[in-house]
Amino acid sequence: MARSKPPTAPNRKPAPTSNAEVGSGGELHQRATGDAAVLTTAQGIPISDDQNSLTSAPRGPVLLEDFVLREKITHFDHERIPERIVHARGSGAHGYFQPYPAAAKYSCAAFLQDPGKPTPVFARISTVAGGAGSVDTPRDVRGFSVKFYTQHGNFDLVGNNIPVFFIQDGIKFPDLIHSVKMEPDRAFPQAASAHDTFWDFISLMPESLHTVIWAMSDRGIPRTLRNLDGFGVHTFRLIAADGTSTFVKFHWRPTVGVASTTWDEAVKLQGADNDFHRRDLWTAIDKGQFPEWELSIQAFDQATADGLDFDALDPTKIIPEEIIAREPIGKMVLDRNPDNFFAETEQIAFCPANIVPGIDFSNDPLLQVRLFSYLDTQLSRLGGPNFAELPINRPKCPMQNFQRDGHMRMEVPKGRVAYEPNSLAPKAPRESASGFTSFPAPPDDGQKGRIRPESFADHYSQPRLYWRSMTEPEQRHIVAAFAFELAKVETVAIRTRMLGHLDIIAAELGAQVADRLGMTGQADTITPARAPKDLPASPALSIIGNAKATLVGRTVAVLVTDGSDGSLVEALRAALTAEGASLMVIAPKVGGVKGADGTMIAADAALSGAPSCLWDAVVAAPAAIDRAALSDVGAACDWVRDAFGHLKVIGVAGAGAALVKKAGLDRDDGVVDVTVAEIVGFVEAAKQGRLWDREPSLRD
Ligand code: HDE
Repeated sequence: MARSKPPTAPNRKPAPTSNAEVGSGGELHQRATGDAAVLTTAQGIPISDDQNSLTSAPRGPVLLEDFVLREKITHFDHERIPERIVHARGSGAHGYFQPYPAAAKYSCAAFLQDPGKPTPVFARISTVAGGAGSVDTPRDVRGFSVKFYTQHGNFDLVGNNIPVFFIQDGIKFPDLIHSVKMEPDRAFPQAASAHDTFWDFISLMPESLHTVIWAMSDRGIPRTLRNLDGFGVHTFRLIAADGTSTFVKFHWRPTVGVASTTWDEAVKLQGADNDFHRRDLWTAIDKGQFPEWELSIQAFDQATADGLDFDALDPTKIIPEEIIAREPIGKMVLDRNPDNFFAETEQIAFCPANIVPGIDFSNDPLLQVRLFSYLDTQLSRLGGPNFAELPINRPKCPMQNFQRDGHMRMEVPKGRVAYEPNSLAPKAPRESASGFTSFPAPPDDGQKGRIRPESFADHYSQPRLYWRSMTEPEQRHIVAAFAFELAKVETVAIRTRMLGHLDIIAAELGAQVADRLGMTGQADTITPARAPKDLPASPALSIIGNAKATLVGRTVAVLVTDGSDGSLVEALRAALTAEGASLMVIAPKVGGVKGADGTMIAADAALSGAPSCLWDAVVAAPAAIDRAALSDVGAACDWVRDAFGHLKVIGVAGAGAALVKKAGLDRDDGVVDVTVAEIVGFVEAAKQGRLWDREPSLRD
């Protein structure tokens, strides 16, 4: 811990200064003077020289006595803790949750009572399959975890961006994860489901098909972490003040809307910026564009649950919003970046078993297994039972009990009493009538055994419902994703088995994927345990069908060269800022360009490091497209070609139209002329998002 003043005599002699010739860099280092903090060891001992080890003579050897060196190296050697087994790669932020008045009707949870009283939260959004250093934009489910620091303890809503899960029983979780992670002999592929073991498992587990079709849809490739939904997945209970229990499904909806990348864009983003999602979340919060989600519930009682076509306890099923509408009960705003990634985002320990009075579990068998797994995981991940004392995990209400000792205990409890009941410590904590009580749900009838309920047996109706609820471009993407993934599967028998399942979900889905694989007629014949029903489509499930026309939180990039129109750049910036969007200026060199009127136009990034996949829409405004102006004409052509290929709106000014032509593109409605006097046409077009009509002319 650094401190502002050394505790010992400040007139301590500085260590003999290192000499610059031997590479110590001594002349570049500053000693603590004035307000600067003094560097110390972990024991608080001030350090006089952090550049040179202690040696018995200038050319060595190094002395064991050098406690400064040994402590520094030892601490470094132990910097890593085990990464999460799943969801290892995540990004997080602080914020608050504010309930709406509607919430209190269903739950007596203290944090849901008063709209005027926000509750602090920390949210972590993650990929599932890859390691902590893996890419941000693989095709994958995203975790969506929120820790609410309520006045009655921590409530963790540990969900995903897809409302269903691959398996119905937690006993299959290790198998699922082993199948999707890197194959154990070769340790690849990292962060990718497109390999034999994953599809082998999936093709033998029809209960996974519903989640798989969601993952193969645009939901698997979100544009940013600010543009995705969150779902509690399981059915939970809310408990009202009078003890009434209501079943609920939790939904988080981003107020800027859900948006996805195209697959080609997701792949290119991995090269352009490995940290694209993490950087985007950080930058948005840093700029004051605070991401916001509305929390809603689908509330239902036992009689409604009994009337559904499927079992409300089956985590592979959704309840369509057309059957039970969503009711908004609050909103979450993320408004503060972590101070330290490791201490907060890495050390946060979520656990679905962390619930507060007013909320309770359902009997969903998957949820029940999760209630065990997370605490167990944290014990080894965080090294012992005292992780709840870490600042990020500590409740922000009193935490007092008789637990004691263990690795890394931080509390220093006083007194001789560490048990209950006791009479020796009258002020010691006692149980309270307002404490958590479980809802007295009557037990289900039936016999003990390892039995999958009959009501969980239909694995195809809801994947079919999902497929039918998609717009035409979204169906195209699902076909393309299945074809891409299965083309990476080397074992033909796995592909033919999967084609058999796809045929059952929807004949046209199976046929199109088979066609794209060049395997028409090779699907296995699979007889489902339960024949699928034709459930009504749920238009609420479509991203494209419900897309908002907005630029809020989006980023537009303008490409300029020497001689470009600086007033156009400023006019664009003003128009975009008014829409809640940002402008990035891209130039051949990061030092900027000299505008047409001789004044400098500052650049935010150089073209070589700012491919168009990073931006939501682009404006090509070079003054010329020769090598003298652009230095890398090829990169500029790729810039507009990728923007076009990723179905983005392209504004053109100056030699922009010529650049589009040089890139070999046929102009369409999404290529818009931009001038200082006429920016609105570009802004309106860009608000619409991607041009899905362009896609069929580019890809099948
Ligand atoms: Fe998890 N899950 N999970 N999971 N899960 C973990 O806990 C597990 C499941 C989810 O940002 C682990 O602290 C089992 C469903 C998220 O830190 C681990 C089963 C859903 C996160 C674990 C499931 C999730 C995790 C790994 C089947 C969506 C990241 C490290 C019974 C509703 C939380 C850790 C964060 C993390 C176990 C199923 C979401 C191993 C056994 C269903 C978002 O304990």
